[in-house]
Amino acid sequence: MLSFYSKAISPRINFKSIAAFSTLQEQDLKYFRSILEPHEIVTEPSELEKFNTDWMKKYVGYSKLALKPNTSQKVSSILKYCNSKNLKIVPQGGNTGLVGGSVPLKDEIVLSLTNMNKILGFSENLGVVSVEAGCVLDSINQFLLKYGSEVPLDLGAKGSCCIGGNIATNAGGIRFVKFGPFRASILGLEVVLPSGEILNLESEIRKDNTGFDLKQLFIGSEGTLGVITKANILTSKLDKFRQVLFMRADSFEKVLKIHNLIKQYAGKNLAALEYLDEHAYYTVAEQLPQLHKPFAATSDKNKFYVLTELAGSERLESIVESLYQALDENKLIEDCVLSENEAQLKDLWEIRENVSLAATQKGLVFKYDVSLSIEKFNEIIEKVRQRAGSLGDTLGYGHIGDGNLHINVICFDKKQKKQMEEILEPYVLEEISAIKGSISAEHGLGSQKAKFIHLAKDKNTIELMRQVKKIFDPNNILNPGKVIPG
Ligand code: FAD
Ligand code: 2HG
Ligand code: ZN
Repeated sequence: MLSFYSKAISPRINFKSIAAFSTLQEQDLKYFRSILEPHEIVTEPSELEKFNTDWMKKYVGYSKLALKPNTSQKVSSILKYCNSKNLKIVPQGGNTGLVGGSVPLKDEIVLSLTNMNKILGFSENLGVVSVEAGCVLDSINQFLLKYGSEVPLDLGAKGSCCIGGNIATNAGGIRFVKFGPFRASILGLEVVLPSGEILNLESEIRKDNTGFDLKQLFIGSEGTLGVITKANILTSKLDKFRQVLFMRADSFEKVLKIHNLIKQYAGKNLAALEYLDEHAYYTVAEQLPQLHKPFAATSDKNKFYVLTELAGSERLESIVESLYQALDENKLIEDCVLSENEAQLKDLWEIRENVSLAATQKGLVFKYDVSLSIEKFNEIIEKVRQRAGSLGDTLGYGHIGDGNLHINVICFDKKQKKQMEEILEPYVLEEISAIKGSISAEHGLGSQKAKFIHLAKDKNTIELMRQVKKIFDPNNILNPGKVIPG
């Protein structure tokens, strides 16, 4: 650990870094003051807290400095300087990441992109929106409303996550089932490398088979290879008609049948397909009583909920009716609520989107964001639930339409954090790896799962990843300890 931080730096700084894991000097601050405005430099401990603490309040660093540049040129100067001084950096967007990737492990400098928040333009002919990395996802969609377009990505954190963070994590979300991976919609990027070089990968065209597609390396690299400063994103047209069905079933087997029927009846109109178990639904009902709920939460923990959204440019009533009839005839649902207007649609979505918040309100949450064959969803949830025993509650929910399960284990007593962690890790990840699932479907590896990368990739692949990292970031200044273990 120490050698990792003290590598190739001057003896004076080296000494300091061993003493306090800190390499920041007054002369460094002097340099940053020479290239940035005072409001772009944060050193006040109370203000630094939010940059040091992740959304779950589970990962906490102790950075003494956050920088908030508003141009790519400033980002470039910062990186070039840090590279020359071997100062470590954590790129940060909305800080809504759930794997400890967006906050310092120690005292790394936080490089916040939130001041790079300009929408640069929209080409109606191409359907491409050009944005700076610090634009909040929701604000881009607000801008696109007048063009009847949207970014083909939606997630519960849309009000605070930044597009740079979305790209750096290759975020999945609730529209994956409709649009596929976000990386497919990223046409161009501007990336600043640790050397300070501004790499122009800013294409706006869709079809381009001219050698290696380097931008793909940065998408999903979680801030370990370069800092994304701009993006060109292929937008999608907003659907004229949308309808949500929220239903309750009395077994997981029925959820699987409901899933299949929805896919069969909705066809190309399928816009989202999510599920929750009673533990998840109950937690939302209990923790967020202000939300409008279609059904009262029950004490019967064998209930399950499915939320689906159908969307399209034609009216959806006849599809919805046929789907409902099929569900009813097959006796698959106990209850079903259909949205009749936008407000109801939003209310139904809020239940699903707030599971994460409700869980976090209740205790310390251990999160496992996994991909596996959907018929195994409840089996793995039950195993984890049994393993956690009386130390906590296990919630199962997620994007069932694309095979992505979220396992949230709420640890009631924070003092039992270590005990719970030992019970769950690496157990859960090993179980998933053994059945050839993915230990991170959409949130990334961050610092939580870097040490388990061997459960996702073989030795040769990890070695190649290390070599790629070395090409872009030979001094390991960018997000050290994340994704690839140190
Ligand atoms: P941050 O959290 O700030 O950073 C995430 C990672 O990206 C870090 O490793 C960071 O170093 C790196 N990074 C950030 N900006 C840049 C940049 N400009 N250049 C290079 N690296 C950068 N995720 C999903 O995939 N699907 C979901 O459905 C989903 N739902 C969520 C719901 C809630 C309520 C919350 C709190 C989170 C959810 N997330 C989900 C996780 C999170 O919102 C996503 O990972 C999101 O993409 C992170 O964006 P951000 O701007 O907050 O990034
Ligand atoms: C979701 O789908 C997010 O709600 C968050 O990906 C999942 O908190 C989680 O585990
Ligand atoms: Zn998710």
